[in-house]
Amino acid sequence: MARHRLNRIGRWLALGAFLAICLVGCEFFQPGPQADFTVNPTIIYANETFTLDASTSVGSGSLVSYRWQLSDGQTLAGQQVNTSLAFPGTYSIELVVEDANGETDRYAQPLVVYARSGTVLLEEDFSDADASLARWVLDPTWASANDAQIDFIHGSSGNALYIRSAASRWHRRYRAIELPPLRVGQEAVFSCRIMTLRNQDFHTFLFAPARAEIDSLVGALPYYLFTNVKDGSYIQVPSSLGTDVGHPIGYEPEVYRWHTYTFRFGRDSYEFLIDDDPWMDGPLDAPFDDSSQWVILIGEESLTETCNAYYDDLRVSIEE
Ligand SMILES: [Ca+2]
Repeated sequence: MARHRLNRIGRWLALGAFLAICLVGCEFFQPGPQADFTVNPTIIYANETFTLDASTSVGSGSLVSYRWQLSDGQTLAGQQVNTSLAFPGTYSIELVVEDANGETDRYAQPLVVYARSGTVLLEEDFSDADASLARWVLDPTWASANDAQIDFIHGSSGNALYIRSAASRWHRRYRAIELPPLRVGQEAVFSCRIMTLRNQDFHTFLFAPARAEIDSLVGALPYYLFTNVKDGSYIQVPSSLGTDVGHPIGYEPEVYRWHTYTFRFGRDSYEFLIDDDPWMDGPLDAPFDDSSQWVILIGEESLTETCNAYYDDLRVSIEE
């Protein structure tokens, strides 16, 4: 009787050991599914179809479902799906796979969507007259709304923004813009035509193409400042005041002159041009390779008398 019971205990122990080995073995030989995917093509542009391909996912049983979640809100199903994203930016894509045993796995990776070179992000010619003033928000820190208006200029310019700030104050206006991420080789190009006189004391005008905040240089990209104190024309980078780049505005009484100021920002350097002539270049303080909200800031200041400047044809584009 005692021997019979010992045999039974022995059998239970053997069965337990077998089950334990089997469980470990089952785990080893039958791993759950592993989600994985590739994106084609490698470089994705806004509004262009790309393919998400989950055929690199693995699982012991045959995978029975593939579910995709894109951070713009799209949900898709299938091992291979085609889709597109309307706006440039950085997104995340998550894949959840499920096998025949009901086991699931998820895998996510970021996806950067670029704008095609040639994309125009902003074009301002003030052609709709006073309505355009609403697009260029007054910086209330500095001046009153009455210091600017839209003026018609005979010739090719037509309507332009005319700023005449009273003595000892700025009149600045700004507009928010969202820039796409820059692919290697791409540049964000900002240009603005400005017309003014030199025969005014302490006259200063500003073209600040990309600031993170209006009143701070933190996170700002280089900008252009002209002052007729010593005929100075300066590229300012946020970490330094810059030096005179040597582009005085020629003096003739009552003669206004248009010049086009252009910044080309790459991912880590900039180039500045006047009337399409390369004028200065240098490194950026911080890499410029992600999409962000920026502010374009323009304006004019006089310390001692009423001064004026005209702004027209502001343009922002993505180019090679
Ligand atoms: Ca115009």
